[in-house]
Amino acid sequence: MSDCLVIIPTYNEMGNIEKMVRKVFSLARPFHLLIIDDGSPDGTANKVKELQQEFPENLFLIQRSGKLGLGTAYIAGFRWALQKSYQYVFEMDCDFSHNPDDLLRLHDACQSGGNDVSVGSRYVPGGGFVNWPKDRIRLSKNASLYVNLVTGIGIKDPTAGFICYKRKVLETIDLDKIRFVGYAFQIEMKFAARKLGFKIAEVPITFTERVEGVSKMSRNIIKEGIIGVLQIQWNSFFSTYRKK
Ligand SMILES: Nc1nc2c(ncn2[C@@H]2O[C@H](COP(=O)(O)OP(=O)(O)O)[C@@H](O)[C@H]2O)c(=O)[nH]1
Ligand SMILES: [Mg+2]
Repeated sequence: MSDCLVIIPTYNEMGNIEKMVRKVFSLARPFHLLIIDDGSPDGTANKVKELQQEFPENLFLIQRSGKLGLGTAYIAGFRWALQKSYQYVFEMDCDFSHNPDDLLRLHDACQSGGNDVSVGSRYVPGGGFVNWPKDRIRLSKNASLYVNLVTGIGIKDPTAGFICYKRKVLETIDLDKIRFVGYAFQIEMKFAARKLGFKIAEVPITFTERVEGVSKMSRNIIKEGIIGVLQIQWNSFFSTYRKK
């Protein structure tokens, strides 16, 4: 049994999924894995079902009919986790841009570091990139500046998608209020945690450009991010993220 659940959203990750599953289950600490697959045409979900034969106790799958966005995938995963007794819930990409070994440091920052949320950060000392294209680095750095300017959130890497949440954070946030699907989702979750007074730590990580598969990054995700940040700040004047 494990009190730690790693949620991985997948869309066309056939080139990464088996290696990722085996890597997570090889770590020094036991983790459970929940894959949220959006009907990947490349058969990612079938590969997970195959692997579930080998890992029946700790590998889980939610299949959704079509590509519904990373944000709604995580919200579905958080709801699933809260129906069970997991104490730590993680977000991680499937393409090894996030190094699964760093799950242990994110966990420590919450379990023994006294934080409620730990963020795998590229923008604190010791954080960085390997092989990530210059235009993505520029976009990501500008996004961080813009988010901090508009919201004053005080997090160096607000679009980061490698996160550990203590259960109480997900129990307190009204998940119905989190409506964005792309980067804005990552910003809004951290914004909500900050607004609700939770302790957030940034843990330095190295983000490595994916080798297998292609990025699902799109203009729509950027547009949603730019407008979304303004909406998040504006809404915060009138409503709370605290679940009633
Ligand atoms: N379920 C689901 N997963 C998605 C969707 N879009 C992206 N992902 C997954 O989210 C993770 C991050 O996406 P990626 O394309 O690597 O984004 P990038 O690193 O910003 O270029 C990967 O594991 C993707 O397979 C989606 O619409 N639905
Ligand atoms: Mg990626």
